[in-house]
Amino acid sequence: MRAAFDTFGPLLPGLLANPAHEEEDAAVSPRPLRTVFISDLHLGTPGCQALALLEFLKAHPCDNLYLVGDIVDGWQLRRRWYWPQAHNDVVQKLLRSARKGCRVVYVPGNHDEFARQFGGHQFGGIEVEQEAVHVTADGRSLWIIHGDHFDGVIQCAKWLAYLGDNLYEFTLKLNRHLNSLRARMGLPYWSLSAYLKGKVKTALNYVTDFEVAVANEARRRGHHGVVCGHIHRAEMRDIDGVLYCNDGDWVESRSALVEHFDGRLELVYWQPVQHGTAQPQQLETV
Ligand SMILES: [Mn+2]
Repeated sequence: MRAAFDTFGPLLPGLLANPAHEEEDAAVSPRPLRTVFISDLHLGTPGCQALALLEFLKAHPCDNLYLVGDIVDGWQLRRRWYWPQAHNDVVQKLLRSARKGCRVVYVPGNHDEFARQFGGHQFGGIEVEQEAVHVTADGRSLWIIHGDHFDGVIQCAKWLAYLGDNLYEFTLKLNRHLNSLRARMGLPYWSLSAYLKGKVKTALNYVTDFEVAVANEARRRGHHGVVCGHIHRAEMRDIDGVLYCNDGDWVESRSALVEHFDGRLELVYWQPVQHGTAQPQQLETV
């Protein structure tokens, strides 16, 4: 609790101040969405694209808003305090959405793990959960997690890959002996090392490992799909019958996952335009 206050305490004056953009919001009436999923905002770091995010949030009113972790970067804030007005505006926009009837669910990540201890509680109408389940309008069950817990699994896979690499050196020698033996027996050349090299390369592919590990766990838990963040790589695709969705981030890609009222899911990349009216670029739909 104490650590949480140390992180949140300095934010309180800003959180309690008068919201600056209340009237602006009322003036905008864009097409609403059933659900918006965003993650990896990294508020409290210079990399956070808070102004673009504010534009995006104003242009996408919704019934459900999932904050899929790494919303506030507690790690960076502890090292160096960085909290400009735009970051305050984002927090206030989120609180205001909750106040106006949007269901806001906050699933903390590793950079805001201080919030995990508040699982099951609310603050300012925002529900904090370690993980969540969202049922789409067309009845699909989506498991919502940040995704950092899968680092362990992937670290383990990396160790296996490392061992595999040493093993590969060994198999090069083995391969020579094996093939001289095969030649003496009149058998054609067969590359054991090439075969294993392919395996090791696959093991080193972090992104793919992450995606597959998350999708597998979602399947094991009986969900139709999973929504996560963490690796800052927006993606939506089927992995062996499970819909893997990664809503990306607001440091580089400015991406979000949205659900329309018919349950259709869409990955959007926010492209701020000079003239003040920004349009999301549609990428793909599942
Ligand atoms: Mn993360």
